[in-house]
Amino acid sequence: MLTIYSDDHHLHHGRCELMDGQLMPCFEMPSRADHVLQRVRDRNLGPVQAPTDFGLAPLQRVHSRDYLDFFQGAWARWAASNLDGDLLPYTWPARTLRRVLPSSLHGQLGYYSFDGGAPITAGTWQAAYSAAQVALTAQQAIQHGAHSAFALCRPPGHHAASDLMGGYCYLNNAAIAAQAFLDQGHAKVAILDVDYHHGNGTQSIFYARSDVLFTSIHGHPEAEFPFFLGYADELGEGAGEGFNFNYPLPAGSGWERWSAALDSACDEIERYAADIVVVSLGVDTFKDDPISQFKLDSPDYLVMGSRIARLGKPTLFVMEGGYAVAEIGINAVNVLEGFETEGATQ
Ligand code: OKP
Ligand code: ZN
Repeated sequence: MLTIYSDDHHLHHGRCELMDGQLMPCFEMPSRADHVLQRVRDRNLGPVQAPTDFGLAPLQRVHSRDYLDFFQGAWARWAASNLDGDLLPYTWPARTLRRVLPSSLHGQLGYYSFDGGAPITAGTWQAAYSAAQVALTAQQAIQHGAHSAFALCRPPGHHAASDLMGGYCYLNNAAIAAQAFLDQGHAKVAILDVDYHHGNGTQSIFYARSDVLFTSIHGHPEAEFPFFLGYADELGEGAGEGFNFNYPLPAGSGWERWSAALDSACDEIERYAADIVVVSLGVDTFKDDPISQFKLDSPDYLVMGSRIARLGKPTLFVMEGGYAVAEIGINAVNVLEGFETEGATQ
């Protein structure tokens, strides 16, 4: 399987996040992608190529212009203040407040985010921009006939909405790739989000549309981030009604319960008769993940990959979460190897 990867992800290294009442070093760190890349090489998964630059246009198909302009320019405005910390929001337009765009940098930061988990650093725009190009380059490989490809994206993307950053995410790499498939002639794209956290950004982007089926297996939002989306009764709206399927699971869920949800999601993808499958590949479902509560073990990821392969569709894997850094490579590449092994026997 072809892997697309850019070293630019090192340009994004947030300092800290709020956790249990303390500022902790960011769990979403550069070594995550380094470990995945190392495992891709160790296992001889296939060639590793740098991304092509497709410019801003494919990003604008998913994100609003004003959001992209704000994100691209935010660090320069912050640097002008001569403070050296990361740029982090602290006030949001929650209930009772007005959703008007202030002129202040921090006011705008609250307007364009939904939590305090997406720090902007000097290189964040460049890293996130490159991650989107990584996804688009892998998408292009499939567009040109490859059966599968792996976009080794960092930072991740599935929490980012059209005009909101949050949950370590800035640009929605999977949504940008899915939209590119549609723009290049495909009629139906299915997204399978297997990250431990609900892909609220991806869901919101396609919620009112029938050309993208969104399915997600995740920690129940009653108990887990992002809390305010991801329930099973969110089925889509308008033209998108019946094209959104959430499988929220309780803390402690292991492979048995998780794989039953995967079977259900795969049934929906088959019923939809998707042309293409985009997998939001988070491996924070792992039993030793430091911020998650599922109990999948490393061999389970091989089976996950083979189940996805049985859909028989061209499949784009887009890296999302996974914070057990020592095992992230094994678990992510296990999904890809399970996919390839099953595909070879078909
Ligand atoms: C991103 B992805 C407080 C906990 C907030 C945010 C989790 C973001 C996960 N620091 N956790 O879906 O893996
Ligand atoms: Zn996650």
